[in-house]
Amino acid sequence: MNGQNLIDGEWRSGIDAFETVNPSDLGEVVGRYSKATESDVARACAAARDALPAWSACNMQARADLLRKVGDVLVERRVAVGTLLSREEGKTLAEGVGEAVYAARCFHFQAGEVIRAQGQWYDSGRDGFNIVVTREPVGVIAAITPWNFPIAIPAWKVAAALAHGNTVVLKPSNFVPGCAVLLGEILQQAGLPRGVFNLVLGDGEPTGGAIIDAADGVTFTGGTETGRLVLRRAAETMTKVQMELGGKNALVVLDDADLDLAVDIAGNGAWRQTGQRCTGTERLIVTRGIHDAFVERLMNSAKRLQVGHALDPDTEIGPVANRPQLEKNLAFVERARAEGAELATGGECLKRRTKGLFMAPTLFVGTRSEMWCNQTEAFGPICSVIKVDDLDEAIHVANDCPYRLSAGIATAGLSSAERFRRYSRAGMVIVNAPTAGLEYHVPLGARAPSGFGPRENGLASSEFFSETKTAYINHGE
Ligand code: TXE
Repeated sequence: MNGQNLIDGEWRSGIDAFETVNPSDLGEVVGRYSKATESDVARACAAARDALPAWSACNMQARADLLRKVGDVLVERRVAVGTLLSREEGKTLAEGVGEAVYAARCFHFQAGEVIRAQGQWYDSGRDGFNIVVTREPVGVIAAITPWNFPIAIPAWKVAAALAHGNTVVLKPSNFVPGCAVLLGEILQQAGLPRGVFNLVLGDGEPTGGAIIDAADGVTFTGGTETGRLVLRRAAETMTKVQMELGGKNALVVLDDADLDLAVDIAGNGAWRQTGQRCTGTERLIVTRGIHDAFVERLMNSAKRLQVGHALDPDTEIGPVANRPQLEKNLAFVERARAEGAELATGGECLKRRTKGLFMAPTLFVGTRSEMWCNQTEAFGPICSVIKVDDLDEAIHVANDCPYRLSAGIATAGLSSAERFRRYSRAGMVIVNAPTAGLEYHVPLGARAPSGFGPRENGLASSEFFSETKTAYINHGE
């Protein structure tokens, strides 16, 4: 497909043409794109600003109907979207189609949010007054997205922004612009007025920075280091910020866990979607009594996983999404080994029928919490086991890491699960299920440095995507 930049309702070519290649088959070009010029970026931001008064005043039923239609089209086109996603990012087709449906549900949910928007009415301490609290749009939203969920993350940001009456300039990752371009086409087809949604392709600098400067709010998902740069940039203009950043998520496995379930959810969290989920499991904190049986079973299940071309029907784990990430993964493995982590399985590239970025599911054992490999995000199909004595030590180790995104526990004990839920410092806690696999109707996010600002999704999305207005009304009665 030939993607472009969507500026004020028109698709425009830019400068610096670039291609994306299929990580399952590096010889296959998936898309040819060009980056928005500096003046295109400025025009996109100006178009979003110009479109704001009419869109924020748009009839609520019309706005809800439009968002619902976008969701409907995403469902209808889920196989096309999912296939493009699999070719450009490397998720298996089932994962790609599933992500397209998830994106549709975000639009459907936010269509409902338009109708459910509420205000508050207060009595006043002053006779003849009442006080009304309403929410109104933030303004122009800069949405900056990473490569690991090429349709879901743009969808949940754009759907929430539009639902609350904002206009948008989206800058996706250069590794996966295809789904963002498709989303732009679908929004246009659904009848979104020109300028309400704009898409600019380009690098973090200058393009990402430029849209932050021009926006009233920036919603960002990506690496923690990039998040720091975004925050500094936004501080210059006091732009409202919401960020979802890195993770080093732990799954605690207690002696009383169902062993089959624990192995299943550990493997799912660590290796599915090639370990490229911000909520994926990178640390397995396992109590002594179950440790050996758990490790053996998990290692065997890793060896059985089918790694291969994302579109092959038998494939369970697709390729690493891009070459820089694969190189980062391999360097991670080397450094972990050098500091004494014992490689139980994986760690290497795999040869398949096509020349792709295939990496074996990787498991380290015999590690300690303070090791570099347990303190640093890998973002690949790599996880390590830390042996502990009991629940208290497990909770301590789970919290003994700078990241705070998600954390899970496998246990048959209700009180252990409750204790973990209460004392975990993660933004999301999961009991007897993988640390990844989040739903669209509840808050998503974490405290710093895994997140910053209000949560995304669910009812919580109104905190970032709208502003509060408090009105004191002296009606004299
Ligand atoms: O993220 P980046 P990338 C982590 C993961 C991965 C690493 C790099 O560790 O290896 O980040 O992945 C834009 N101002 N996560 O390259 O670099 C950039 O163009 C404004 C974890 O995808 O953070 C892209 O659109 N924007 C994460 C977006 O920011 C800037 C998910 C993300 O880029 C910018 C993905 C700047 N100065 C990656 N620099 C998670 N945990 O969810 C870059 N960008």
